Amino acid sequence: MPVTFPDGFLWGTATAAYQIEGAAREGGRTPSIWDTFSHTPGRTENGDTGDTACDHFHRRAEDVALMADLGVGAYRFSVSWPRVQPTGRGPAVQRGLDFYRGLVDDLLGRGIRPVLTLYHWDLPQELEDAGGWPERETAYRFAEYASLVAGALGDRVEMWTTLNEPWCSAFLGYGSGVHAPGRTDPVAALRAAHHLNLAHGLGASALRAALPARAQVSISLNPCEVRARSEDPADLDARRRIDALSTRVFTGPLLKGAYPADLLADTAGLTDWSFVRDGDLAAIHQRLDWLGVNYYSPTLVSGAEEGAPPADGGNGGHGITAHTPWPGADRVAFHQPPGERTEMGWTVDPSGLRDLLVRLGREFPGLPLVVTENGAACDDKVSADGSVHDPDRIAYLHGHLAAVRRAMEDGADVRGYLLWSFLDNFEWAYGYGKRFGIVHVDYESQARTPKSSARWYARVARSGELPDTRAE
Ligand code: IFM
Repeated sequence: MPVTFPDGFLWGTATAAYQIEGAAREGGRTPSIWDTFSHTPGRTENGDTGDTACDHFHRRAEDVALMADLGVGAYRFSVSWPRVQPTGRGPAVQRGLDFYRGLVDDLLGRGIRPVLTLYHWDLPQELEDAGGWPERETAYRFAEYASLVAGALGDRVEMWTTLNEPWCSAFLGYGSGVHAPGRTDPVAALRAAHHLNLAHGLGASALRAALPARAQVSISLNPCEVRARSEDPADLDARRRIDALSTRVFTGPLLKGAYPADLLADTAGLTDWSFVRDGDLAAIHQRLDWLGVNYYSPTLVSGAEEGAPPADGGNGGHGITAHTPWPGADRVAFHQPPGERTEMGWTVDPSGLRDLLVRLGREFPGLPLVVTENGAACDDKVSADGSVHDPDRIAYLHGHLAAVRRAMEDGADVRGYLLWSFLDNFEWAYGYGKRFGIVHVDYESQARTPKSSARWYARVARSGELPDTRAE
C-alpha cells in the first residue's frame, strides 16, 4: 500500500546563504564569522571557503527555474546578515535586500512558497569582534536586523524562521570550536545559547510588529534524539544530561518560559546563569506558529567515569575534538549507533525522526511541526552519460518520509517536509567534499544536474504519495 500524505502538506527543499551564494565580496557584503573561519588555515577540509560556493548569487534565476521544473512547492533559504546589514548595525544595504526581493519574486512567480530563515550562522564579523553571541548586545542587534528584513520582504513572505539550529551556533561555535568563530570556552557556549534564545524572542516580537497578521513565525532547532545504551541508571542519566543540553536548553525557555532545573544544576560548576536577566524569559517565551525540526541521525550515549577521554564515536555527528560541545556533561560517552551510515558517518535511523516528532507533539500539544531539514550526504558519482544516480539517498528519503507519516499517525501534527538540500553545497568544516544535494553541482563549471533523487522526490511531492518501491 502506498503511503499518502494529506492535501496541503508542504513539500520543499532547503539551502542556506553562506553554503550556496558565493559573491562574498559583492554588493557591499562584509565578512561574516564563516568567512573569517574558513579563511583561517586548518579550519575547513582542504581550506575550502564559501567565496564562490554554488555561485547562486549570480545564478538565482536558473536555480529557481530548476526548482520549478521539479515542481516542489516550497523553498527554504536564509538571508545573509552581512549582505543586508554589513556591520550588524544601522540601515540596510539596498543592494543586499534587492537580491532577496528578486529571489522571492522569482519564487512567487513560479508558484513556490518562500520560507525565510533570518540567521543560518553567518554573524557579521564586526559583531563577533564586539563579543559575539556570548554578549547580550548581539541579541539586540539581531532584533534590529529582523525588523529591517521584515520591512523589506514582509509584503511577500509569509513563513519566517528566526534562527537555524542555535545549538550549533552556541555549542559548536563557542564550545568545541569546530564551527565559526572557533572558540573553545564552555561558559561562552552557555552564554551564547541564552543570547540566541533572547535573540529569537526579541526577533520574533520585532517580526510580529512589522509583519501582517497572516505571517507565521518559527524557529528551527536540531533536537537530539538521544538514546541510552542500556537501562543502567548511569546511562539514563547520560541521556538526560544530553537531552537537557541539546534540546531542553532551547525548548524550555522558548516553549515553557524557563530553563530546565536539571540543566542549571548540571552546569552549576561552570556558571550561575546570572547572565539571564529579569524579563528575559518572558521575552523569549513567544507564541510560535510552528516549530522547525531538523533531524539526520540519533545520538547514543552511556555513563562514563569522570575525566575519561571524550567520545569514542558518534558524538551526535558533530565531530570529535579535544574540546567537548557539551559543557557540564563530562561523565557522558558517545557511541556510534549501529547500522548503515551516510558519507558523514551518521547512522541511518528513520525511527529516530518518528520518535522525535511524536515526543515533541506530546510535549507541546497544539504546536504544529515542520521538518525543516532532513537528508543525506552520499558518495555521488557522475556517470559516463552525465547522469547521477543516488539510490542510497532515495532509500534514506523513503525511510524518513515513511517515518514522518508514521509520526503523524501517532499524533504528531507535522505540516511539511523541507529536504536538505536542493543543491550540493559548502558543508561547513567539511568543505565541498560532502554532497547533500538532490541537484549535483560541478564546482568547476557550476553546471547543475538533477540526480535521480530529484526526480524521485518531485514525483513524491507532486502526488503526495510515497511509492511502495524505491525505484528511481
Ligand atoms: O548543512 C547543514 C546545515 O547547514 C545545517 N543542518 C545540518 C546540515 C548538514 O550537516
